[in-house]
Amino acid sequence: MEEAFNIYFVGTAGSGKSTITAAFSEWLNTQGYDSVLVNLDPGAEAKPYESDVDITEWINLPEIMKEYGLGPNGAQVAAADLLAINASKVWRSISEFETDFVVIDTPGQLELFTFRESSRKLIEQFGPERSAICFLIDPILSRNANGFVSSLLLATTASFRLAIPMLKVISKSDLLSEKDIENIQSWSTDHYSLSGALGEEVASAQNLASVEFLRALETLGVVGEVMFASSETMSGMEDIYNFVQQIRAGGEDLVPR
Ligand SMILES: Nc1nc2c(ncn2[C@@H]2O[C@H](COP(=O)(O)OP(=O)(O)O)[C@@H](O)[C@H]2O)c(=O)[nH]1
Ligand SMILES: [Mg+2]
Repeated sequence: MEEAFNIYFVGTAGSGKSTITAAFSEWLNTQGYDSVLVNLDPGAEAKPYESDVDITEWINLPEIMKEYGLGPNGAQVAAADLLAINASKVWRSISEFETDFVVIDTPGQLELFTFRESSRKLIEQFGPERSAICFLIDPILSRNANGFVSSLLLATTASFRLAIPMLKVISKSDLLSEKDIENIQSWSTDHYSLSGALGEEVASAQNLASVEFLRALETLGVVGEVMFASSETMSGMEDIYNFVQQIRAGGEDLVPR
């Protein structure tokens, strides 16, 4: 059997990671694929899914708070660092399943996964050559050009840190009007449209910064298209799947025959 492919849902707190983890896995099931649901958020209280593998089996937040005398935030940081130490055990547990896809929910706060060394080690352990990140962008922030550039910047920073293929997805797209979607689509595919929209927004220090950020993003060649998804309407699930399949197909070429 072909080895399973890992999909990490990453994004700011409340961007919809846990919800889309459940929705995407459900979508895969309706398409006849098997998936394993993994929760990597040690702080998850109520999850919208039944996880097959759960980090809370190895990392217990209340225990960390007690043992190290930490408050909830400090304990989250300590827990994030424990991800690396537990990565091989978690991976062993995942490997017990014969599956097509490993759908992974990441810690609530973006920085706990993206800006700590341990997530890189975990990705390394899980097999970076058969992994991708689906980066969720807050839909409301993306409705204006300034916010959209900030989101792209954040996604790009995460992408360089985690160093595996990344798909940028505007989550909760059901909350956007058709006009919003049209704007964002045009900004993401046409540089002039985005810099034009920045120019139309009230001149501010943030605005000036956005223009510079946009220039940097372009120089790096990372302003690419974004997709839209909604766990509410299930729109966009197929696009995520197609992206993953593209990477999978590309990756296969690298395997010597
Ligand atoms: N309208 C709408 N709300 C959503 C969608 N996905 C998630 N939400 C809501 O957004 C909030 C945060 O979602 P959650 O999955 O917990 O975000 P996380 O912190 O990134 O894991 C919850 O109240 C969800 O019900 C969506 O596609 N559409
Ligand atoms: Mg969550």
